[in-house]
Amino acid sequence: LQQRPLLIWFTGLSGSGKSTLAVQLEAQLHDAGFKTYLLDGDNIRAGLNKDLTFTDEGRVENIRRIGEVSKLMLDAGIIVLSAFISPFHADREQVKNIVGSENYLEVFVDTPIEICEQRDVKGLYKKARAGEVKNFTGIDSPYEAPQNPDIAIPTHRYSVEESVDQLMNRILPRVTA
Ligand code: GGZ
Repeated sequence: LQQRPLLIWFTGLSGSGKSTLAVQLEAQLHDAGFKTYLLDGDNIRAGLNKDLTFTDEGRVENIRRIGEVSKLMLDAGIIVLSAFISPFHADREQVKNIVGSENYLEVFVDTPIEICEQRDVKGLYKKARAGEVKNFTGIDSPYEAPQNPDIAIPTHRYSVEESVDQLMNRILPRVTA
C-alpha cells in the first residue's frame, strides 16, 4: 500500500477525548494497511519530555519537541497521530511550520469544559479546583481554541464511532498515494 505521510494533530482540553479518538483512528488506519505512530503523554511526557512541567514554558517546549519528533517520523513516511492539549495557538502554528503545512492536519476535539469536568476521568479537575494541582488547563491556565481547524469534533454530540468515521472519511484521501 502506498501512503503519504501526514501529521494528524489533535488539540483539546484534558478529558476532551483526544486520546480516545486518536487510538481508535490509529487502529482503523493500521487495519487499512497504513504505517502509523501515536505520540501522546504516555510515550512523550513519560520519556523524552520528562524534564518538562506544565508551566507555559514547559508546554511550549513540550510542543516544540513533539513537532521536531513528528518531522523525523514524517521523513520516514509514517502517518503520525499526536494527542496533546497544545493550548497555545502560536505553538500549533510553529509545529505546522516545522513539518510543512501540507503535512499538517489539525483536529480540534471541541468538548466544552463542563463536560470534561463532569467526566473527570483522572480526578484532576477536582484537584485543580481544590488548588492541589496548579496551572491546570481551563482552570488556572489558558486554552486558546483553534479558530480555523481542519476538522472540529464536538464529542458531546457524537458517539466515538461516529466521530472516528468522520475522521476516516476526511483523512483517507489525504494519506492515500
Ligand atoms: C493540564 C495536566 C496538568 C496540568 C497533569 N494541566 O487528561 P490527561 O491528564 O491524561 O492529560 C493531561 C496531560 C496534558 O499533557 P500535555 O502534554 O497534553 O499538555 S500540553 O500540551 O499543554 O503540554 C492531564 C495531565 O497531563 N496533566 N497536570 N497542570 N494537564
